[in-house]
Amino acid sequence: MVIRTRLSDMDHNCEQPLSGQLIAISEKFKVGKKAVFLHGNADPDALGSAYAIYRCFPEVTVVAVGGIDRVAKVMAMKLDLQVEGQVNLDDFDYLVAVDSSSMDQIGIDVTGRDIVAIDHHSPSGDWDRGLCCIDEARRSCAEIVFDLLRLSGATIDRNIGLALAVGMLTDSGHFRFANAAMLRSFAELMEISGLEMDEVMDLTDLDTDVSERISQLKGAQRMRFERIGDNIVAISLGSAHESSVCKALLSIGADVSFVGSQRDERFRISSRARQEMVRKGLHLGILLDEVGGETSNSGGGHAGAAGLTGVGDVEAVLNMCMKRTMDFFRDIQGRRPSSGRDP
Ligand SMILES: [Mn+2]
Repeated sequence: MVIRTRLSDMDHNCEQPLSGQLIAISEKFKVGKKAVFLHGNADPDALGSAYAIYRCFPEVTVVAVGGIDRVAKVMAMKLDLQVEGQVNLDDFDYLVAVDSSSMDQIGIDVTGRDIVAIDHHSPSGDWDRGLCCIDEARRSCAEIVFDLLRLSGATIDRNIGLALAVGMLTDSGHFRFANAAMLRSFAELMEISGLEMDEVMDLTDLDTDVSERISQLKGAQRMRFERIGDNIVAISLGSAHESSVCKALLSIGADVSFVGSQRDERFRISSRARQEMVRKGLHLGILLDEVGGETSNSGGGHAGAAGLTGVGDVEAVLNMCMKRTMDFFRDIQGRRPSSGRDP
């Protein structure tokens, strides 16, 4: 196979074989001053990809015109990476966009400039005239950058491994939406960089700030639960972050959770259910709408996440929610084949 590395006269490079594109990008990155752009409110996949490029190639500046998100900020601090908010484009020989499908996403107009793009979203056409590697089959940009580093023979140390691994983990919803190719890349990355799984997890678990964590702990402290068969419903009181407390209660074992807060006459309730409960027929939006109807308040939402606000005693309303959920548990118990009845 002939790999074309002279790119200035190539249109629609994206249609070239992807490994050829990566070899060409690897060659190009070895020289010249470059600015690597992240999308607005950049996530760990964008930041991790840019960090790996910054560490493995010379003269790289990382730029996020539209800022970076909470986890990415923690990553940048841990990795000691300086991220610029603005740069003068004329200071660079060429530009790079990672994890971004358009100029709109990186927040600058690069029309007529030499730009290299590495991405895994569906292409917008903005990068068509430059050198690019766009692979929609990948779950994360970090996987493509990992391939790029291997092709270029770069040494992948622990920090580079961490940056790319966090990108893969978060973009796949902690592997919920991973595919076999990503898991293979992730395993190889761990092996090559000497990374441990808990290091990656620790970095992404920082997603909640201290006030939210205190709300979750207080919610757990004040929690009451009931069990019917194998199913558990939990209720609790709080004053902030109700939906986050609901999620925390699910993560410590509840199947369905309701968390309420009282402010003078008014109350607010959030609820969450495990997906398994939804599959069995629970609809929290309908449940809270019915409770709302009974108490002259208004509730509603999705099957697995819903809310209710209004006037009244929050504890009384929480008890109603609990009772209705227990009725639902009894109902699905009755439907079990083991009970001798038809499902
Ligand atoms: Mn991504």
